[in-house]
Amino acid sequence: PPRVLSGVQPSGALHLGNYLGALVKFTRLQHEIDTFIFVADLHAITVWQDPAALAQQTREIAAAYIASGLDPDKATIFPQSAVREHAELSWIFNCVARLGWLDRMTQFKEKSGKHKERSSVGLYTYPVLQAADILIYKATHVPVGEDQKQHLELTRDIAQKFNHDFNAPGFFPLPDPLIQGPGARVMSLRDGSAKMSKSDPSDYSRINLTDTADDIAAKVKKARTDPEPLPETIEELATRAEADNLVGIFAALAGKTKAEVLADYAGKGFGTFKPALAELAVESLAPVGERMRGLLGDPAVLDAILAKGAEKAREAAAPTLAEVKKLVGFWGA
Ligand code: AQP
Repeated sequence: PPRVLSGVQPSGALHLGNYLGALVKFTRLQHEIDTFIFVADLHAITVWQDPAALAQQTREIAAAYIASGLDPDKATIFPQSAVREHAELSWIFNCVARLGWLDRMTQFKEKSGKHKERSSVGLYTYPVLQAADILIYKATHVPVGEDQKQHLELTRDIAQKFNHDFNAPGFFPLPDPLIQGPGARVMSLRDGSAKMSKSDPSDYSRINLTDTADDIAAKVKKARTDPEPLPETIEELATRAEADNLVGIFAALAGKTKAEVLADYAGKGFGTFKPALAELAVESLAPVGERMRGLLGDPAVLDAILAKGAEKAREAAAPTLAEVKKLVGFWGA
């Protein structure tokens, strides 16, 4: 049966890229398919996280999920570390995946930068844990942003090799990434060639879910652009990275295509377009930030949702791990 799985790391404030690339998609899918959405705390500690802050960061992501429309009675919402089957399957997958496959992962290269030797081993094997997150639930669909495409291909490779090596055809499904729409790749407001990201040192590069209306308006106003008015066609727009990004954000927030946005704004300058974009962004995000603050005011409610979600997730994960242990041939399995 079809099943959706995805998650976000509790490693900092969520931004518009996370919202459009991931959160809004979860909310849509929960009505159609059995949906599991976790807070990726095991992933977060691949880089240093303050132990005094991590649990609260986890609640913040859960609050962001619910504030963007995820319904805890429909979707299963849980902290990754509360379901030990993820880590256990991940070890077995470490023995299935090949070094050569991981060596090709561009996210590790980007995140480790010049300090490869000082990166954690966890940062390197991160995509293997991600494969375990997905396959422990035999998930078939994974809504993510464009940046996760390569990791999803690795998940398919691991599933295929496991099924082959342990003579279990079709045991793990080969999950499909759901990477769609103009929100799948939101770029930095300061640089149209870099993705909007939590770890960018400039807060002006991103719009955070918790930004005030004034912050949002100021960031859109300062966003880098060129001096030309907006073009008539998508092809022309594609040659102007910053303009393309702002039109893409507008389209994603308005639920339109980029062509539809151009039909309204072609020939108009950024002096007209930016205030309209700021207004739309405030209209869309302010209520999300408001609901997040409300939810965080009552941590006991969030904790109860996470505890119940973890229980449901364990019920789904445990049988898969038991079958895997049998296939691998462990004693007592
Ligand atoms: N710029 C983006 N546009 C569209 N989708 C995006 N995602 C991230 N950035 C963009 C999607 O958000 C989900 C959660 O990502 P994550 O918490 O695993 O963090 P990340 O992918 O490492 O990206 P961040 O949030 O920008 O953090 P840093 O700065 O650490 O890289 C994923 O589905 C991702 O595709």
